[in-house]
Amino acid sequence: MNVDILLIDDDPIAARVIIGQLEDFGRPRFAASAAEAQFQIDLRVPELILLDMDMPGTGGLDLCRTLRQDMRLETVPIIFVTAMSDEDVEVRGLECGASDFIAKPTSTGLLRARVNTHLRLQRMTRQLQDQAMTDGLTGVANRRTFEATLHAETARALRNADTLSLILFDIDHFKAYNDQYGHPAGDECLRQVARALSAMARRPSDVFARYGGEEFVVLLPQTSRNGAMTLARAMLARLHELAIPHSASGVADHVTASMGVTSLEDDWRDPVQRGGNGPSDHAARLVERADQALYQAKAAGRAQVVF
Ligand code: GH3
Ligand code: MG
Ligand code: MG
Ligand code: MG
Repeated sequence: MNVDILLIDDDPIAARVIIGQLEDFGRPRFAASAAEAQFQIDLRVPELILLDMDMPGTGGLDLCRTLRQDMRLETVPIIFVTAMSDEDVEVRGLECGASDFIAKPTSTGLLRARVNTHLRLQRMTRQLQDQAMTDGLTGVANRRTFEATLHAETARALRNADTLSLILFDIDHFKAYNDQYGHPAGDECLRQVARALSAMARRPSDVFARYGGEEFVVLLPQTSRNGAMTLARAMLARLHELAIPHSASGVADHVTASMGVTSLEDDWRDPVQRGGNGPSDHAARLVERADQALYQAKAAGRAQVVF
């Protein structure tokens, strides 16, 4: 098993002992000071940190507090390894955000067992975080992730006088599809549509999310309305290619969708902006306008893009 452990200890002899005890996990990285630790973390975020308490300069407690403010280390366990075996010290360590405390000299069995426990907890935490951000049926981002990213990206776009666009789309006649082909087939249809169309939002900053039911939303940072329109039309074309049969329902040949597109640019042009002008107001108006455009696409006969 190869685990990326960072051992921070000013005493190379003590460190060598611990490195030997951890050989089952592969070779830990070693930092002899707070500065070296920062360097190693910037190089690559470790899976687990073992931290000595008593070090010259920035001591373990202060370093632990600093590391706990680093978002990248949010789920990384920090375990104090120290000869200071005083209850108060232990309490302070835990208060600084440490996950655990191991006494020096370390027992090989205990050290490995604790490391294993924290790695397991960390994996579970990450799995839960992933699940909390993902739609269970389709595997794309869920609405919560969309809302959070929309807010952050709108704020960023406003700061940088940049643009940002949204595509909101809804599958046409999906009730009839379910009624005709059954709910499991409906689920499979949603998966297929999500898989095919999410692959088309290619930039790392794009977010393709399930907004609810048979409705999806695509957040496109640094994308003009024209860019978003082009993508929306390409998505409709892709749906046409997928040709998911719908004819048994009698309302359509294939599964289609209606799309509403909107962009932050439209907000700047709008001389009478209702409400405030904070990022939340802009974000709310974006969704509202995309929804109105989607409604118009439905009213105009479905299977089309409206902005
Ligand atoms: P429109 O073209 O106006 O959008 O008509 P529609 O039938 O698609 O719209 P409506 O809102 O009447 O129906 C949406 C349907 O989507 C009803 C609901 O059962 C179905 N649906 C929502 N979520 C799921 C899901 O997770 N799985 C399946 N199979 N169906 C779903
Ligand atoms: Mg020390
Ligand atoms: Mg709907
Ligand atoms: Mg629908």
